[in-house]
Formats: sequence, C-alpha cells, structure tokens
Amino acid sequence: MEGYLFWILILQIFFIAYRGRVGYSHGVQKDLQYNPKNQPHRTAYHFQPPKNWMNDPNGPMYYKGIYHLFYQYNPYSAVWGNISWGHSISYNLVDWIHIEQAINPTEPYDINGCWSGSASILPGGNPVILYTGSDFRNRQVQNIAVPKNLSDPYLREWIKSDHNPLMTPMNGIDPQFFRDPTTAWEGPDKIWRVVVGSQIKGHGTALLYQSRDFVNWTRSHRPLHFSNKTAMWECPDFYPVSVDGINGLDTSVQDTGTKHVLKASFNDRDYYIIGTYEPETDTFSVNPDFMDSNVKLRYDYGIFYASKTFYDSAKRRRILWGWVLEADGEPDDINKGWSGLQSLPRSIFLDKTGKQLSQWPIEEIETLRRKEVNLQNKEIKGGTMFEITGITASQADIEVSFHLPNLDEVELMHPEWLDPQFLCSEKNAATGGVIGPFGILALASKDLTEHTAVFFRVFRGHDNYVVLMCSDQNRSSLREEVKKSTFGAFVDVDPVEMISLRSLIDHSIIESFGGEGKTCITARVYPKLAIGNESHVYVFNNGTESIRISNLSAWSMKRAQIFPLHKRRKPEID
Ligand code: DQQ
Repeated sequence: MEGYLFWILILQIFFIAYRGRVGYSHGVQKDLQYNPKNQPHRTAYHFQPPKNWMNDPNGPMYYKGIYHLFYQYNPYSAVWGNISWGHSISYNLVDWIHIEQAINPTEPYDINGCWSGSASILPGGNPVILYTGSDFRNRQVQNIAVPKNLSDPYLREWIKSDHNPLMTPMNGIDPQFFRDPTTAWEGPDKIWRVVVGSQIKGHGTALLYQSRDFVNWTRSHRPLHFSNKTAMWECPDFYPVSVDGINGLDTSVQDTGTKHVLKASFNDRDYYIIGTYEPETDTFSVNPDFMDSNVKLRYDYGIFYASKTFYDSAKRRRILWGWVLEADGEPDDINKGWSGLQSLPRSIFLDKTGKQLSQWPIEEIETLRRKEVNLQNKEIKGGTMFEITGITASQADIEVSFHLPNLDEVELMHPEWLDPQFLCSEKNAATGGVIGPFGILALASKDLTEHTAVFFRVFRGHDNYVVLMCSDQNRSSLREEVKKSTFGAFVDVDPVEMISLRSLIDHSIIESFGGEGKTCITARVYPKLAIGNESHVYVFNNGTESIRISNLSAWSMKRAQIFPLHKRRKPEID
C-alpha cells in the first residue's frame, strides 16, 4: 500500500510540473499565447494583452524614442468591468512589452472606473494624461495624471493630481454623458483646448474646455461642434491634416495648409467629418456634416470603434488605433480568457481628393513579411478561382491589383441602391454578376464550407462607375453561435485604371484596405475547420467577364513579439 501511495505522489508531482510548463495553475490558464492548439483564434501580430478584457485604445504617444499604448483593461476577467489603464511600450509599434497598469481606480473621483482619455505632450516635452473617472456617485468627471519619474524610460508609474477632478458635470451636463477628453491643442493665444464627448438635449456634442495651466479648465460658452442627427458622442478626436501630402501634423498646428478632422464614436461606429477650424473664434465649419450626405464617412466599415490618433514626431505621421471587438459570445470570451484586439496601427492622411481620409498599415508591419509568393499578369476567367499556395494562409498579408479589361457589359446601378452594406448582403459572393464579384476567399477550409469573402463589384452609375467593396462573413464559420455580419462600402476609385485590395489575415481578424486605403473593412471570424495549417486562401471571380491580376504579392507573417516584461526573452515562434 505504501508503494502505491509513493507512485501516486510521484505521478502527481509529474502532473503538476507538466501543468506548470504549459501554463496552467490552480485550473487557471496563465499564458495563452503559447498554446496554439487551444487558441486557434488568438492573433499573432495584432496587439492584445496576455489575457482578459481590453477595449478602447487610450493616450497613444511617442516619448523619447518609445511608443506608449494605454488601453481600457479589466485586470480580473474577460468581460468589461474594473476598468483600469493597461500600459504597453514599444520601440517599433509592432513588438510590445506589457508593463504594469498605469492608472487604477483608487480615488473617490475614479473609484468606479478609469475610463478613456488621451495624452498630450506639453512644451518642454512632458507628457500628461487626461482621463474620465467614474466617481463614487457614478458621475463622469475629468482627471489628470502625470509620470512619477520622467527619467524612467518606460514611464511605469503615474501620479494623479490633488486637484482632481478638474472638470465636473455642471450647468446642464448630464453626469452620465460627459467623457473621453481628447489630446489637447494650444491656440495662438497660448491657451490649451480639449474637447470632451457629451450629449446635450439628446444631441451629440463636443464640449470645448480651455486652460492656461492644464489644471484650471473653463467650459467655453459654445461647444466646438454638435449634431442634432446623433446622440452621445464617445471618444471624440480632433486633429489637423495636411492638404498637401501624407505627412501628419502635430495636434496644435493650425495654418492655411491644414484641414481639421472631427471623429466621434456613436452607433457602434466611428464617423468623421472634415472641415476648417478657426482657432481665434474656435469655430469649426464643415460641409457635409455628420449623417448629412449619402456617403457617411467612417474610418472603417466593419468592426472598429472608440479609435484614437496620435502624432508620431519621429516619423512625421499621424497614426490611428481602433478597438476591434469580438463577434463571438461572452461565454466564448470567458472560455478563451480574453476579449478585444487593437487594429494594426494605421497611418492616416487626407486623400488627394480632399473629400475623405485614407489609411495604410504602418510600414513597420512589413518587417513581419516572410516567404513572398508573387504572380503577375494572370487572367481569371469568369466563374473560376485558384489557391494562393506557399504561404501560411491563417497569418498572412496579401496585396492584389486587379485590372478590368472590359467594362462594356457592366451592370447598371439602380438609384435606390444607396446602402452598400445591404447591397453586399443582397449580392453576396455566391451571387454571380458581370464585373465581379471578384476578390479573395480568406480563412477558407479546403472544401470551402468555411470562408470569408472580401470582394468587389462594379456598376455603371448615372455619370460614373461605382465600385462596391464587401466583406462577407456569412459562411465564415460552421459555428452557429458566432455573429456573421456582412459589411460593405463604396470605394472612390476609377475601375478603368485599377482596383487594389490588401488584406491582413491573423487567425480571427481580417483587415482589408480597398483602393489603396480609401475604404477599410475589418472583420472578426471564428472558423472551426479553417484554422492554423488547415486554413487556405483563394482568389475568385464570380462575374461573367474575365479580370486580370496585374500583380499579386502574398506573404506569411511572422509572429510579433508581444510579452509581459518578465517574459521578454521567450524564443520566437512563427
Ligand atoms: N469606453 C469607455 C468610455 C467610452 C467607451 C469605458 C467607448 O470612456 O465612452 O470603458 O467604448
């Protein structure tokens, strides 16, 4: 009997040691990143914390050679709650080191959550954070935090000011609708301005506050902007863009060579308008305004919310981050142990037409490209498809330029087809047309029972061609319970010249850029069969007319190095 107990003990020791090696302890999964078998949908080169819930990007900034990304984070579980500011740093915006939370709910003015906010770099180069606290009475108030030790390159510790809260909901502001301060900008009068998202009398409003010292803030008698066509504006963002070239501008730049962008998050989407800002009077003139025109401009026509930009002084560009939610259910998130991604960081700039913005994944992402597959001048006859082989299809970057040799028979666009998303679900990838649908089938199983179609269709409009871009998740997974939306938007390109598509595929996310970044659509998908090495990618043409690929380049993507500080030396796994 004693011998028997001895062997049980030995077996137990082995079992505990083994569980420790694969990252389990007390039944809690500790390190999900290195267990691809159990985590087919965890991403390899998108930013995510090691575990738990993440939502909005907060206070992105560049400070003394290091990029900082803060984010809404629940340190205790994979659902929203206990909101703190997670903090990670990077030297290249691709590889990240997770460090300790920067701001936690500890004070009466933020005890119910440290919600979204922004960083500003003051003259002399010192960073400050303005963020929303949900206070002990669940009122929303604005607070400030500064680095404890500016000589710590990671800026690990942040101190909250004794002056907090700096802005409180008074004079008609509903305490439930007062949040998400922007990066501040300085006017020619040396007065700082910030905007806070709100809803006044049911209308989405960008409240304007001014300060000389960043501590005492006065509300302007007029908001910077409001709209009676929307309700609450979350996470506003206000910044200049150059009318001439793609370089970004520091948030305080205001001159004749600039336009200004106001972004507001509402209805689960990020909308923007472009206008002219007069700092002397703090007026912002736009045409069209939010929800005015048929084309309601959005950063991304898929899953992308509560985004924020920052000016990268090192490379003179403006960079956009957005929260990409899960499309599976809460029980799935609890099971996975995590929820929420950040989009790839994207350069954002005014398009040549001046009528919209364009975006492109930052160039550093290309350092992850491996094993290029290339083909040129290939005809794809109507009703045919081919597989892109030689790359890891579940972790890939694909760029294709399509040429349309014959537009004579193009289908007519009906004047009532105003809603591109609806059009994409009516005319999905399986519904044959004349010029299109053509594009890619990503995260596809070998038998195609699972696939996500990212594709174009071309129509003849009243006096021009109309290009429709769709991302159709309808057949993306055999799992019944995951959301399978179809997204769509028009792309302002001339199909006589070329239509380009770039799709970045990363296990459960597909970020697609049509027309060189004029139209972006991000999708979340959770395939059951098309996972890991069982995933394939195809090019298809389901129109009657042939199309020609002038160039196709595809790469496997290397895993980015994204670890907590103490795990930095982990060997690379592709
Ligand atoms: N998320 C934060 C709020 C913000 C919302 C709370 C937008 O500050 O309005 O986690 O997703």
